[in-house]
Amino acid sequence: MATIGNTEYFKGIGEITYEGKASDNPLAYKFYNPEQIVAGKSMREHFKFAMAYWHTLCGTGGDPFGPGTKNFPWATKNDPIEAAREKADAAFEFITKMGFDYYCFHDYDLVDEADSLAESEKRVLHMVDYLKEKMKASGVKLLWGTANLFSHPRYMNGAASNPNFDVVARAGAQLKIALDATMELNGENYVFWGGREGYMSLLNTDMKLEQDNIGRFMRMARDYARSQGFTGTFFIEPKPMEPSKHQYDFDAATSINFIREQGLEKDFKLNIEVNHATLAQHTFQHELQVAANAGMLGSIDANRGDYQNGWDTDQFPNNVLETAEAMLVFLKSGGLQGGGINFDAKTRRNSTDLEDIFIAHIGGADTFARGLLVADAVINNSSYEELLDNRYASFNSGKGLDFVRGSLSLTDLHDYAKLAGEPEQRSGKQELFENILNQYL
Ligand code: XLS
Ligand code: NI
Ligand code: NI
Repeated sequence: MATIGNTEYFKGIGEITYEGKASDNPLAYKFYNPEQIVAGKSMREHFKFAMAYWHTLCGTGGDPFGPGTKNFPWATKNDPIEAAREKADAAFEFITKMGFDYYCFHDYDLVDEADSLAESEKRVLHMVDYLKEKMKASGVKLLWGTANLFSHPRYMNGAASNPNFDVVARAGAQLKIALDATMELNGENYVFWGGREGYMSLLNTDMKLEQDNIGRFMRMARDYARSQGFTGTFFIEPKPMEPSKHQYDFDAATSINFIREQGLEKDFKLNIEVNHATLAQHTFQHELQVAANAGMLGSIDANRGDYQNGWDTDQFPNNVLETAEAMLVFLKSGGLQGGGINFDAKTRRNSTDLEDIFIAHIGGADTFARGLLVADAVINNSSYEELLDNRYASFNSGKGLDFVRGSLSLTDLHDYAKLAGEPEQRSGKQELFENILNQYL
């Protein structure tokens, strides 16, 4: 029987509570008030905040120019299971102190991959037992699990899209273990981020076969999980590039087309990541809207990029205006379907104090809370909705309504326009919309 560790890793840091905007305490929420009701739901229910195991417990800050900088007091033991248990203890201490309800993981965030598949499976299963106890003791739940099908050198040419069937099969084996772990831990969803599912050069790539193989791989995952009683949702997480030159799940629109083309639309939705949206030259708001329009707004990976460079910097969210724009879409489309808000974000390489991890997550949660409050106020107290309705009022009656109902032909348009004459010029009022949003910040 696994035991629950007693070491306190984040010494001197207690439970993070809401103290309001006037508080100067860096270790308190200024806007995220979990039980506060906004638009009929508590903030806790709206967001379902989750900790990302990989950034928070595993990433020590290494970059292409130098090694990690963070001296984490966990995962210090030589024995991989012992180290993994320390990591899990630290994870649950952190999640609990933050007052979050969820976490997310890749299989090999939990414990290091071993030399053989059989030994790796054993390790993951061991950690599943250990995590089960930690979840029971704390009430923390698993938002989603996933398999790391991109780090190991065997996946350098892709996993499900690999030109070598043996690698595809190996990825399938790993997928099955990750799915089993997710289901065993009552994971509410399962994520596919296509790490190296793309190409570096089209010259050596059979794009059609690779994409169809990914589709087959995902249908297998779905069929297996459903046969085991999994009722959660599968998410595809779009990203346009990095590490591949071109990733097949480029953006929300591309991924939705793929989902439909591959017959996955009953089981799959999207996990939209802020920094991936901006890498694809879209706004976060845009990606949420595209997903929502297709009924596929499943979950969010919260972070932000950098305006001055083109990498997936995974910084913590802090832009209230952009988050408020996103929360307008979020509220108007009825929130997330099955998912939550996972902080797929990391503190900077030179943020080396353990408390920085708390400060960063507090800032992220507060940014979303503020964005939600702003969006709710804009919807309920300003003229925003009325302005938007008025812009499209011509479709509410007369021929416009007939058009929307599909009862007009092209000849009808011709006849109507001939009589109506040159349409009157109507302003788009963009600056007014922008000012209204700013007024409520
Ligand atoms: C990387 C992705 C990754 C997924 C999970 O860019 O965001 O962290 O969320 O595999
Ligand atoms: Ni992500
Ligand atoms: Ni990312």
